[in-house]
Amino acid sequence: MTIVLAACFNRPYVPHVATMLQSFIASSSTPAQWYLVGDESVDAETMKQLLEFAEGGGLNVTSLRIPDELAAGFEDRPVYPRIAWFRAVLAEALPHEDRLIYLDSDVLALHDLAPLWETALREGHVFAAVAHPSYVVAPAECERLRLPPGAPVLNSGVMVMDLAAMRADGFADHIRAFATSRDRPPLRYADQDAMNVVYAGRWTQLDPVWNAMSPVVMPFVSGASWDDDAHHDPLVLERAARSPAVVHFDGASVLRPWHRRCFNPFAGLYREFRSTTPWPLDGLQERRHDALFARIPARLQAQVWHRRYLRSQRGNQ
Ligand SMILES: [Mn+2]
Repeated sequence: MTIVLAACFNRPYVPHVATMLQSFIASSSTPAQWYLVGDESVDAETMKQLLEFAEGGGLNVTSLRIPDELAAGFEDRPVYPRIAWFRAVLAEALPHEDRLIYLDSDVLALHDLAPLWETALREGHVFAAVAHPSYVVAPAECERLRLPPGAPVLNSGVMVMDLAAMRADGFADHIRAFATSRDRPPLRYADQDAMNVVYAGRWTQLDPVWNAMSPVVMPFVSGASWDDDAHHDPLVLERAARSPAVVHFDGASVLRPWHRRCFNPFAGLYREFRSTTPWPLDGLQERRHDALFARIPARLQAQVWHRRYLRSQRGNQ
């Protein structure tokens, strides 16, 4: 068995891709084929450096460019650059592959991914993903996406894709038609919004252990506990949080492990893996005195951060 994986990234995310690959090398025992999909901001020299680094770790890696005609029509914005949409066209860009694990670059793989690869999709479904815990999805979000209240909302950071079924279904065309349609809701999460709307009720839910997002690992950041989630058993969330197979550093900048104040318990692991890549951290982001926060227990930090965040949100209105 060889599992097939892809990551899509621009130049600023190259160090994170390298870190993610390093975690994969350390955790994986199944033969794998990787497709590294950089956009035009990733110059040939940087891509070569990334490929050599991955090959040095024993990985089979191929660099892949998304043809312009496949990327056409998808909007390019600072928050969600066009690369966010690349995963929507992977089935077309890889016509010789039939199944794929897509991983965001802001994740670490901490278990072997063979069981994820073998996930059976439900009848008629073309991909699988993890649902956000209900306590992070504001009712206004479902309203914005015109989904029924309380509907599961997928996170597109980790996906199992049945590429053959996606091609047969015209996945890329459906997503592109949505993205370019005039009467679609305003997009906040680019590709993820599109998949949530177009494939509502037609995607297979994965165990959150495969995409332990910040609110899974730290429900207190959302002012919630695992018991508050309507989509997963609290024990399933707790297991995902304590021993994630894939940990995902999603969310606000303070939840990113390159930020000085990040209190995710896996931030140290990210920094360790990162230090062994050709792009080690040359310092953490944000003010030096923020290092003091790192000494405060995570829950308290989250409370302080949450209060500041709410205040800044109010300031923005
Ligand atoms: Mn992500």
